[in-house]
Amino acid sequence: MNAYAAVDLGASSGRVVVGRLGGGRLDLTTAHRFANEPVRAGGTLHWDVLALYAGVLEGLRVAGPVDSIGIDAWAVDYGLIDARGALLGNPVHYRDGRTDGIWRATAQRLGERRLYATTGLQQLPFNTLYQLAAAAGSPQLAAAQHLLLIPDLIAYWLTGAVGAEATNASTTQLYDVRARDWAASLIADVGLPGSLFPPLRRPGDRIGAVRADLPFTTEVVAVGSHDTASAVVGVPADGADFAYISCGTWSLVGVELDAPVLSEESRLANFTNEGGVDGTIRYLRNVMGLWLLQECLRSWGEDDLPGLLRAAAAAPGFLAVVDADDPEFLPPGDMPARLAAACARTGQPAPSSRPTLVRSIMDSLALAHRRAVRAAASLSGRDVRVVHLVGGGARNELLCQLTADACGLPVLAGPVEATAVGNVLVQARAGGAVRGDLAALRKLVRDSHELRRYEPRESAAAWDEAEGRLG
Ligand code: LFR
Repeated sequence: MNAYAAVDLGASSGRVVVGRLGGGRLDLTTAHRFANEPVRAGGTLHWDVLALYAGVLEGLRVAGPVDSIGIDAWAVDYGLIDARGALLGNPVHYRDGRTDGIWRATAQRLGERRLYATTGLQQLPFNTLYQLAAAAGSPQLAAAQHLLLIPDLIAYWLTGAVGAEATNASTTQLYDVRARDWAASLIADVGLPGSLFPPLRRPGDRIGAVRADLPFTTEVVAVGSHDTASAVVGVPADGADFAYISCGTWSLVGVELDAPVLSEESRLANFTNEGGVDGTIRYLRNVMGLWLLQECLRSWGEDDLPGLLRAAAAAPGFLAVVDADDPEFLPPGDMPARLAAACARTGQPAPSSRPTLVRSIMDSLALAHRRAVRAAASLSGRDVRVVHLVGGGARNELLCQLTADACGLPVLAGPVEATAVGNVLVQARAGGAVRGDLAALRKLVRDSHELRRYEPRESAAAWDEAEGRLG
């Protein structure tokens, strides 16, 4: 049959995509797309994980017969299940503030250098380690038998099999990046039982047949269950001298390596070493991404994004730039006000119209892309000659062009659905329908997708000047 269902859960929506392979090409169709609407209850921001699961089931029904199912989602968040397999409460959203007062103290207690040497992970306040520190002493944690990351929880509901897929486990800050295993002594020092963390599975491993009480028969196969890991598989690179930007709610900006970079410079630059498919390392930085724009649209109640982007492209550039990575932009809330305050703090005029504010966000993101691409290249020693921009952001022509300008490098944009592509290809390889290493899979992506090329325009001095405004 050579048909595979990719379940891809993102921060603002979920989808079930069917990938079909034939004649050296991959064709994707979206079977079902559904909203992901977090719910604040009792002062805590939660994921509505049962609504997501209902969307997954509906999508799999619409998808029809498939050889297998692969599941990916955002990283770090988890559900706890008890000894009988019941979910202990709704998973908490990584943008909830519960780790605010806790994460730094926890990192200092465990030792920031030791944490980096063991896990290679960047410091983000929502790393699973810090979420667990915030949950310490809760009855739920005391009753928990296993911690399941979001894709592992969905796989558990579909199959009954408990496990932890390695690319996503690598984002918890409780995973040993060199041993490629749970960091047992760190877990013990945090005061957690090792048994909370299920046995690891690798992309391509069979997870199990779907439960007999589900209305379809197929099996679930492990993919790069961290959405970014699947997206990097779907980067249509030819050769090794590329950087990638997986651009959606976040921009994940980095290079693909064989071994982690654990130097002091890398730690201070807050670069992360996440596990990739086929034992690769995703050496990258989280840039705040299109979240800045999404939250503005939400505040304004605006839904004409194409119109706004056209107006932003016509607006003057470099009116004001902000540090897109400022942690103050992380939580949900009034984004236009926070952006205006950031401009005021750096002595710049706050953009006074929606198009000029959107332009300022695009300039700021392009600047953050440039910083991260340059740092990834210099910290890893990798020669970068082209930037691949994949994910929903590849549709944003203004951002692609500004990123090429800022980086001074060509940007190749697409595929938009790189995550689903990577998810499907790893399943297809596990099933024997395609063969080869990541380079072979990427050739298939190139043969199946039209890419758009953006050449850098001469503007280095303007970008240097803008960078200087951030101090
Ligand atoms: C992107 C992503 C990032 C991760 C963030 C939070 O969807 O998975 O890689 O840092 O979401 O989980």
